[in-house]
Amino acid sequence: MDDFLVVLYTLNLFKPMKKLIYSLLAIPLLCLSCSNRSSEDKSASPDVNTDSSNTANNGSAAAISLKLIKVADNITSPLNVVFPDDKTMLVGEQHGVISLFKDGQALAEPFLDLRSKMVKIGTSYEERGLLGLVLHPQFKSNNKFYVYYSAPSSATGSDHKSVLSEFVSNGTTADIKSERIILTVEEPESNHNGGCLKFGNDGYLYVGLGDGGGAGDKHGNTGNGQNLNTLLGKILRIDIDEGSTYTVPSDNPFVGKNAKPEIWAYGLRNPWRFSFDRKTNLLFAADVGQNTWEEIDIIEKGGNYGWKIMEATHCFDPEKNCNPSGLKLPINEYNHSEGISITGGYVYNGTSIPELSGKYLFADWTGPLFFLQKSADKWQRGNISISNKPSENLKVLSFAEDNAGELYVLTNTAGSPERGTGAIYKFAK
Ligand SMILES: [Ca+2]
Repeated sequence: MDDFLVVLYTLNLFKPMKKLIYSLLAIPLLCLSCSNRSSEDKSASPDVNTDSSNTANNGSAAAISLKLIKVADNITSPLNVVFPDDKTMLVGEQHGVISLFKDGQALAEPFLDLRSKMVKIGTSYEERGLLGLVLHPQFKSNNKFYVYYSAPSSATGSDHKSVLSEFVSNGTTADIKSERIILTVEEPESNHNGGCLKFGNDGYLYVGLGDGGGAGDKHGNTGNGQNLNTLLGKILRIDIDEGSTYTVPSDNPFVGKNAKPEIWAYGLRNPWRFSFDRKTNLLFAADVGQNTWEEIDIIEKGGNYGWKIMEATHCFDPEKNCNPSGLKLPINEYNHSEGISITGGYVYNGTSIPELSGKYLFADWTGPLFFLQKSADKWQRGNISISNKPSENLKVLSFAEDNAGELYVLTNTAGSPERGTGAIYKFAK
C-alpha cells in the first residue's frame, strides 16, 4: 500500500484522491518519516485533546507573500546547505555527495563523496542517507565540519547505523581519510533517522535522532522516545572539542541520573530540522507526526516532548485519557488536512524581508509554507504564498540560513533522493 501512495504522489494524484483514500482506507498515510507502517499501527483520534486550554491552535495570522530566487540547480536531493563565507556554499545531498558552490556554480569535483561509506540509497522512497551537515563554529580557522549519515551495520536487529563524523576541509575538497567518527547509533528500521546538526552559542553540538522507526514507536516496552536509556527519539548535546570522540557537558540535564547523559531533550518522534533563533537563542524543532498531527516545539533543557504518549496535543498511546502532566506541548500544530510531514525551518533574522522579521518560517514536505508569530503568549500560524512559484510540485526537503540571516528553501520535484529535479531558492520580497 505504501508504494501505491508513493506512486500517487509521484503522479501528483494524491491530493485529488486524498479524501477518497481517507474514507476508504483506515490506514495511516505514507510520508517522509512515517513509512514502513504495518497493519497493527495505532491510529490516534484527532478529536482526543486532553486539555483544550493547551491546544496548539491559536488562531491564524495574515498571510505573507514572498518571492523565490533560484540560487542552485543541477542537483537532486539537497538536505543541507551551509555557508563557509558570503560567496560560497556547501550543498549536501541525501545520496551522499557534498558540492562546493562558488558564486552560484558548483565546482566540478565533489567537495566530499561519502557514498562508499553509506548504505545504498533506494531509488524511490528513502529516509536514510546524508542527513546532516554543519560547520564548526571556528571553521574559518580549523576547517572542521560535521556530517550525519546512514552506514551499513551487521549488528543484530539493525537496519543500519547513524554515524556522526568530523571531516577537515582543505579549501576546495575534504579528504575522506580525515574522518573522525564521533558517535554511532544503531537504527532498528530504515525510517525516522533525524540527522539535524546545529551548534549552540554555548559551543556544543546538538544532534537530533528519530525514534528508531517503524510506526508508533514500537521498539521496547515504552517506545524509544520515552526511554532515557537510548539515544533514539532525543536531541543530544555534546562537546566535540574534547576527548577522542566527545565529552558530555557537565550541565546536561541527565548527568548522574539513570539515563544517557548526552540527552538534552526527549519524547521526540523524528525531529526533521531544528534551529536556534539567533536573536533569542530559542531552539525551534519540527517533530514529524505519526498519523494525524504535525508539530512545532520549543526545545528546553530536560524537556519531555511527549511522543509516544501524545502526538502533538493529542493522546496517542493510550489513545484516550493519556496523562499529559510533565509533558512539553507544541507551540503549534496542524493536521493531515493541511500536509503530511513537517519540515522545520528558521526564525528570520535577515534584513531584506522586514515583514518576516522575528517569525519562524517552516513548511510541510508536500509544499505549503507557513510562519509562526508570537501574539501575546500564543504562537499564531499564517500562510506564506509564493508569487512566482516555479512549480506546483515542489517538495520542501529542508531550509537553510546564511551568514546574513537570509533564508533558503531546499526542494525536489519528486521527493526521492535519486529522482526528480532539485533546486535551492532564496526567499525575497
Ligand atoms: Ca510532541
